[in-house]
Amino acid sequence: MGEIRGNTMRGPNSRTKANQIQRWALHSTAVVASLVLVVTTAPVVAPSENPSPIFQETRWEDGSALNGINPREYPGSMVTVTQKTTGADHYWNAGYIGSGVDVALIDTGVVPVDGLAYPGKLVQGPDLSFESQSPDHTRLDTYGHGTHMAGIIAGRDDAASDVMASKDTSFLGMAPGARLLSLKVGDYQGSVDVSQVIAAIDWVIQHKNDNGMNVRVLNLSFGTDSTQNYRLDPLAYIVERAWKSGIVVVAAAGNDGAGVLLRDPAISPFVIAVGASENNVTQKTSDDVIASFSSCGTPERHVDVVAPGKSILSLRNPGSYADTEHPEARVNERFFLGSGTSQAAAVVSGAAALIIDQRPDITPDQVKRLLKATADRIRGESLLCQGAGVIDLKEALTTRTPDVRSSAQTYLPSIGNGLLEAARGSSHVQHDGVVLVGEQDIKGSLWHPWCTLGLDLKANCASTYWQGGDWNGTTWSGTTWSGTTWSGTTWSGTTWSGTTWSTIDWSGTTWSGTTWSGTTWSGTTWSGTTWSGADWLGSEWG
Ligand SMILES: [Ca+2]
Ligand SMILES: [Ca+2]
Repeated sequence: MGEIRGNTMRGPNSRTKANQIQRWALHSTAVVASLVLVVTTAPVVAPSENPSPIFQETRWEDGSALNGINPREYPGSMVTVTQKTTGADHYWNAGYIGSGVDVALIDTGVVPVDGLAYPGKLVQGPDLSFESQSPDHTRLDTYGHGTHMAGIIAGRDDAASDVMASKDTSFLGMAPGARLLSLKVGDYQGSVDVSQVIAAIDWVIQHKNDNGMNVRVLNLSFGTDSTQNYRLDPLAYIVERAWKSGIVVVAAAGNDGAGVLLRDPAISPFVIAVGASENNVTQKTSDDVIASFSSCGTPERHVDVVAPGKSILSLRNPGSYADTEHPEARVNERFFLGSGTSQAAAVVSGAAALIIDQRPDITPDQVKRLLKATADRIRGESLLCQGAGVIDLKEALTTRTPDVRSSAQTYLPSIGNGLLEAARGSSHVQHDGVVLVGEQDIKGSLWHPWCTLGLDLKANCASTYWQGGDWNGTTWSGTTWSGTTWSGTTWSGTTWSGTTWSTIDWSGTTWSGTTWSGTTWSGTTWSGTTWSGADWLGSEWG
């Protein structure tokens, strides 16, 4: 344990408090604006907090070693999350580990580190990120966020052929039997335009049953600060369409704290908006709270449920941007601490996979109602911030499926005919000094609203913008599967700035927006970062 504290506070990477704060702020400004991300491990090193993520009191109980650590000592280890906080182990013990369920992960890609290399664990969908044109980086997570999510949702060590027998000695996510379908949209800094996320969701809907897949859950640990009404917003429209196609969409509420709107697409009332709880570094539950960074929303649209999201110990992606920038978040060679509603959403995505394994015919509306009906309220916390409370799989396991009628969500549908630019909120990508704004996607193609209103005021909506590997009129991807990997393609189009994409030289991405804590850092921009900063290729991750 001393080693961890040393790395965090006194090691060679330690800085003065002032420098630490500024460093986090800079990094957060760079990326949080669009991805609700893992590197909000800032609370772990915030000066006012206990720097150690170890439980304060006596050990929960003697635990087995996991790569040299005792996971039962960590308030945010997956052992704690699955066996203590959420009760996922009750599902495992009953034989439901998420088998036969595919969880789509639209994020920064995944690298098959130990814990995600289990046979059949990972299907690689298309890479729609700016890095798709870089062969060494295609589909792989250069940032560290997607891999962290993947571990929480469905991690499984090779040795864990019997989940219950190895639950203390192996790394296991919430649904160790589920398979992941990874779609990479974010680059090494998490940079992504909302048009890429919309394209990815549209792809998942179209391909959810390809190759024997059974995509029933979609994890979106992503959100812009759009203020556009969900009925108009094109991102809210497409998540609602995914939901109505039979996919449980789980969206991070946001890391903006109380008093602000949920992030987009959590603003859609149809999806499950997830906030973050924390156990206050104690094992008793009576002092558990909502994490201070967790977005709450408004009386009209607030958090649905919460799940653990503070100092979550998931899989490290050695050499990724987050790993390189935040060595203090590492815990031995395999693990990495991350906080945010991103992590909380991943917990709930895994929970949904367990429920669907148990009840293959359950609908998304019924999954949402079951999770809310069985959740445990945290005393003293706002209903906006916690919704129905912390998910409780022990109770869900033995609770009858809510009937279709009482589960039906009757919100007004989205018509998606608002502005793409408004969906971006304050998050904009930039290339060669040109900022991507307005009604165009990353390829410079004019954005067409999903629906138009006829003279009779009925919405006339496009079914998809994919035609093979083309999306919204230009080529984004390949057209076929090769084994369990979707084929790639070389883009030949032009950017919004009119220059050619021949080789991606994506540097100096500038974000505007707020940090994870909601503090505004106006005038602070991220610049000068280059590919060489993302030196993950030089590291060994096997
Ligand atoms: Ca506690
Ligand atoms: Ca309960």
